[in-house]
Amino acid sequence: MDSTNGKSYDLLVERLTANGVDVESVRERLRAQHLETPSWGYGNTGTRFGVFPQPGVPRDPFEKISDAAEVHRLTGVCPTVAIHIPWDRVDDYGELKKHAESFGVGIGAVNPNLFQEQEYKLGSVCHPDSAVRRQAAEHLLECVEVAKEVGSDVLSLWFADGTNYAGQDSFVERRHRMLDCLSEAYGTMPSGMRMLLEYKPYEPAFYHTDLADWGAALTMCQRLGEQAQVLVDLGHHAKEVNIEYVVALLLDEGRLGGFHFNNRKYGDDDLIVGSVNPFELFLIYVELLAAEDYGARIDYMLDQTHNIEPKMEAMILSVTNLQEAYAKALLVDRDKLNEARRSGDILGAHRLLLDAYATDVRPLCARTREELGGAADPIAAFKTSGYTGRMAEERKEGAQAGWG
Ligand code: RM4
Ligand code: MN
Ligand code: MN
Repeated sequence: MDSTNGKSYDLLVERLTANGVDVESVRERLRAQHLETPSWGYGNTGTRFGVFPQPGVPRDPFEKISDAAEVHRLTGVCPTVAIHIPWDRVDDYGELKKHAESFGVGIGAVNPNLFQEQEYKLGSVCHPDSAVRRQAAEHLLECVEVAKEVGSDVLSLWFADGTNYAGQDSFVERRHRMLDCLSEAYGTMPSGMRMLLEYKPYEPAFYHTDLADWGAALTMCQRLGEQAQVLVDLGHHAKEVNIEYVVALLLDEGRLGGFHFNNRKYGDDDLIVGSVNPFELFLIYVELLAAEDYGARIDYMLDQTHNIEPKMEAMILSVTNLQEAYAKALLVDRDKLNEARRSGDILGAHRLLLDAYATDVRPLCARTREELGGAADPIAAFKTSGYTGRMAEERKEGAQAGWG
C-alpha cells in the first residue's frame, strides 16, 4: 500500500494544485475533523426479530470505551465517545472518565434513555400522567449531572414519545408537557452545556411523534433558549426529504448542533454511513462546510448499529467514508461555484460538484490518518492486529453488553 499510496498521493496533489486547490489547507482541515463514535455501536444489537452476538464484544461501558479508543488509534479522528444512560450507567463516572483518558479518548454526548422502562408506554416527557413526567425529568437532571462528571458539555435527547391512534392524546398538550420538562432540565445546565434535540418521523410511535421533524425540533429549541439546538440523524426523515436543504436552513438559523451519521435504504436502518447514498452524504458536507466558515460548533456523531457485519471494522469503514465525503466537499471550488451561480450557469455549477465528488481522495485521507498516528489502511491494520481474537479471549467470561 505504502509505495503505491505515495505515488497516487503525489499525483493527486499535483492534479489538485494545478486546479488551484490549496492542498495545505485541505490537509489541515482533514486533520482537524472530529467524529464521535457511539458506545452502543460496540455492544450487541439486532432487530426486533433477533440479535446476533459477535465474538469479543464488550461487557461493560469501560470495554466499550476501549473499543472506541482502538478506532481512534487507527483513524486518528475519533477522540470522543457518546454514552447512553442507563446502558452505560456506572457507580463512578469519574472513573469512567479517567479510563477514557488513559486510553486517549474523552466522553462526548450524554444520551438519556427515556424509552425502555414500562412507565414510558404512553411517553416520557409528554406522558399524560405527571408522575411519569416527573420520573422522566429526574432522569434528565441525572444526565446533566453525569455530563458534568464525565466532562461532557452535550446532552443529546431523543424521545420515543408519540401516539399510535388518532384521538389518543392532544398534540398541543403533549407539546406543552415536553416544553415544561425540558425547560426544567435546561435550567440546570451550566452555561457551556448544550441540549441537542433529535427528531424522528415515526417509530416506535406509528400515528404521530412528538418531535417528528426539524420544524418541531427547531421551534422547541427556540422556546428553550440559545443553548438548545437541533440534531439531524440521517435516518430520521421521510424518504424524499432533501436533507442537505434541512441542514442549510438549520445552519442559517444558527441551530444546527449535532449530527447522527448513518445510512438508510428504507426506514431508520442505522447502516454504515455512505454505504447507500454517498452522493447525498457529500452534498450534506458541502452545506456543513459553511458552518466552519462562521465557526459554528457542530458535534459530528455516528449513530449506527452493526447487526450482522463485524462491529469494529464497520465503525472504521464509517469513519473512512466520512473522511472521504468531507475531503471531497473541501475540493469544491467555491469561487467558481459562486460565479456559476451568479451567471445562471446551471450545469456549470452542478458539474463543479460532480468534479469534486468524482475525485479519488483516498490517498489524501490515508496520508491524513498516518499523520495523525493512525493507519493508512486502518481496516487492514485492524485485521492484522488480532484485536478481535484477543478480545474474544479476554472477554469470554460474563455477559456481553447489548440493548437493555
Ligand atoms: C433512535 C435515535 C437515537 C438513538 C436511539 C437508540 O432511533 O436514533 O439517537 O439513541 O435510536
Ligand atoms: Mn440517532
Ligand atoms: Mn435512529
